[in-house]
Amino acid sequence: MQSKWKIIHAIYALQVVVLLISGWLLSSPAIRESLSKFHVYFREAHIATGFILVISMIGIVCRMPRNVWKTGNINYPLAVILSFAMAVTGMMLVFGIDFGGEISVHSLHRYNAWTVTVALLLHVASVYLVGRQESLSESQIVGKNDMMPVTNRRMFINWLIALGAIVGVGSITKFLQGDDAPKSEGMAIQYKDCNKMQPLPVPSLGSIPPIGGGHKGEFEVFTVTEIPCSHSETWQFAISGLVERPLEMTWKQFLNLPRKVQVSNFHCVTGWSVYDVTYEGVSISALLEVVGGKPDGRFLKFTSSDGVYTSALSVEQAKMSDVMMVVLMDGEPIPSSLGGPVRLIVPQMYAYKGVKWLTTIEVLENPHMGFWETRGYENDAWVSKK
Ligand SMILES: Nc1nc2c(c(=O)[nH]1)N[C@H]1C(S)=C(S)[C@@H](COP(=O)(O)O)O[C@H]1N2
Ligand SMILES: [Mo]
Repeated sequence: MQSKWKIIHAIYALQVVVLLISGWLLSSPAIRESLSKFHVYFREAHIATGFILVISMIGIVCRMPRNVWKTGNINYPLAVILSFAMAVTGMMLVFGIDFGGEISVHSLHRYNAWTVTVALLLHVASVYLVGRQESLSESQIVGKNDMMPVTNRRMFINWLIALGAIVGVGSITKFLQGDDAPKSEGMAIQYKDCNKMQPLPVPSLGSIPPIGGGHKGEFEVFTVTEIPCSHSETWQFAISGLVERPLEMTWKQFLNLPRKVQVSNFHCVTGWSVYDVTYEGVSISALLEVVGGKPDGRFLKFTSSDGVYTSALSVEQAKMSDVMMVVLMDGEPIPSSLGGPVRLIVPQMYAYKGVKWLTTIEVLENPHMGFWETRGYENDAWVSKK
């Protein structure tokens, strides 16, 4: 390699490694919990490096010798193609653009990252194993004199191997993640459920069949703790603090609260969304009517039965008509992995406001900063207005 390319190569490699590591830190469930304090910094570092990579990529493509596509050396084109795919899906995540549900940009981005990881490992291995030949073929690209295009046949085989590797890696990761469950067979198969709630909530009109036609896109099961399994005998719901009539409710009593059905979208701040979810639950404004809020109670604190996760809204925000404590999703009890038996949804805000395994609401005079809010995410989590 010429020394100029050596430097460019080293800088590029460093950026890719930083992206893979920060991306892994962002997406690994174990680390999501233990290093949650740094989550927002990992995210910022990841996005910043991503933008720098886009700039370097443009630079490299502009300086790349024309014949690079004809030499049969797939390293450069493959690096460009994979980086391009990562950059496009990454930008879509940052700017909240997606394909409207059928394909999740988030899973494409991750699929891509696995492909990059494997391609990178293969590249490193091949350089170590056939180091000399490798540098020879690099000189074919970079050197001005011997631009020796390889035969079409050789090039075809190279590309076939590259494509095979990409498809193979994708299938293996899909298999390892085990998200091949058929969508049509219902939530119980698609998402794990360890709750034992009796009786089950009876869906109202509109929930079955779901008026939204069933959710589009897939939920990433996000949790900073173990998933708690709830039992109707021990499950309890409480609303306390600055209210006229504090309440403690059993599961049966909770099921007696009037419910309504709505269709809404779900947006995680990390960029993935789920659309047209038909939710049935109890609106917070209805609950506040029952307990009677005191005038100096201006904020609500929501606590999960996991004992760790909290979030908060102002009373004004919580009274928005689409803020609800959900018991049914698309006509089925919301599974424990998605926050059942009762989870909060705040459709107009990012989903970190949507406390899963919700069991306690406190009405407070002063704002409360929740789990992610104390770790750098905005307390006012509006998806669009700002
Ligand atoms: N108890 C609890 N609630 C939680 C979280 C959590 O870690 N614990 N994560 C939040 C975040 S960041 C998101 S995106 C959504 C994810 O919901 P899902 O797992 O149903 O997709 O739940 C929110 N509510
Ligand atoms: Mo999230």
